[in-house]
Amino acid sequence: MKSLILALATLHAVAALPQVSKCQNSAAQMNAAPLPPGVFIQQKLSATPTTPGAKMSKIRYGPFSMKPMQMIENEPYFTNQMPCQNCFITAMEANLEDDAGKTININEGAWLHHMVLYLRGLDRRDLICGRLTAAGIGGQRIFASGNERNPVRLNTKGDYGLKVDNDDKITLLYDLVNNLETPQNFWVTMMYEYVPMSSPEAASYTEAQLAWLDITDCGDSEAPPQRGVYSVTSSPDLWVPKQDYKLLTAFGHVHDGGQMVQAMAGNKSVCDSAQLYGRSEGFIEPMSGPGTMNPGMQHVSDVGSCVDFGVVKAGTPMSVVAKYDTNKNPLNKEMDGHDQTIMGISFVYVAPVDGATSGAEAVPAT
Ligand SMILES: [Cu+2]
Repeated sequence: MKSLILALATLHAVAALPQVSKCQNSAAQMNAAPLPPGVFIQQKLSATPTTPGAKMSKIRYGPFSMKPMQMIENEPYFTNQMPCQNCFITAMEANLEDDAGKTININEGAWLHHMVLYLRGLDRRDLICGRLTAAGIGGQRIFASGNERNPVRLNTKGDYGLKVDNDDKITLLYDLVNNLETPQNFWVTMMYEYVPMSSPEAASYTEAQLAWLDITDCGDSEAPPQRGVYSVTSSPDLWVPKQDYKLLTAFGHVHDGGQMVQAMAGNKSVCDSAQLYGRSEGFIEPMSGPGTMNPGMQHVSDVGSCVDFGVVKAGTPMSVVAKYDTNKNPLNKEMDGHDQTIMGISFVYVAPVDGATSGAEAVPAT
């Protein structure tokens, strides 16, 4: 019953969205500083699908009750709230909202520190890491977001999507911060665009998968903070694909201080993802007032994406390099004043060149 009520609430939320969402997008994009040359930023999703045969689903996961000055670290949330079953997810975007459905961000003391979506179901295994143990959660990682809330689209060129079967469910891993002196309810929201398997358009779709390239390999993504100018890398052969894969899209995730994430094929970068700071007001701390920890500090607000960027051949090792410069953008601070850990991840969405789905390639951890 609860899930039915939530499902109805979700439908209602989608129905009510168009005007607000479009205005917010265009306002944010109009106010933003110009992009550095060569950097492409994925378009925010609106409440209207842009893919033939597709539908939108907005889901609000929560509420997560935050105490004053509280950080909730890597909590799992097992949910039956699915955007669709028997479908291909073609685009996704995360956000953080309050009870009223208003977007909340760093300028109001609210951090979507990070979140990860796992598909759990029969034989769901991570493409690179098999049975995941780092966060104690099994399944197939399909999406993640830091506070930058970068949208991902898999079908910019060609018909690709993440396949959701009838019995798949979602696990959300969430990591949230309330920097206010008052309690707040947070909602982690997801906007999904999907093509139902029953639609004629789905016939031409191929299953995409997420190759999660992480400086901690199959670890918990968190590495010790360092100051200065440096690079952090994964193992050079973190993933050695067993077949040829088309590279559909990719983008990087860092913590403050990170400037660039490179997805490597052999010793060559195939996707440079620039990390941009403070391009709209939500990502800049005010000089004073509730929730301000670092007055005036600019945080990561946008990340460069690569789209349709080639093929990785079977046997070519893939890895990741994260480049930091904390002189340019200082490390973020924990509530206790310590330097925050760093991350370096390239989320690379791939699909087998021959169209056959491959499942997990890794030997599952025992
Ligand atoms: Cu992170």
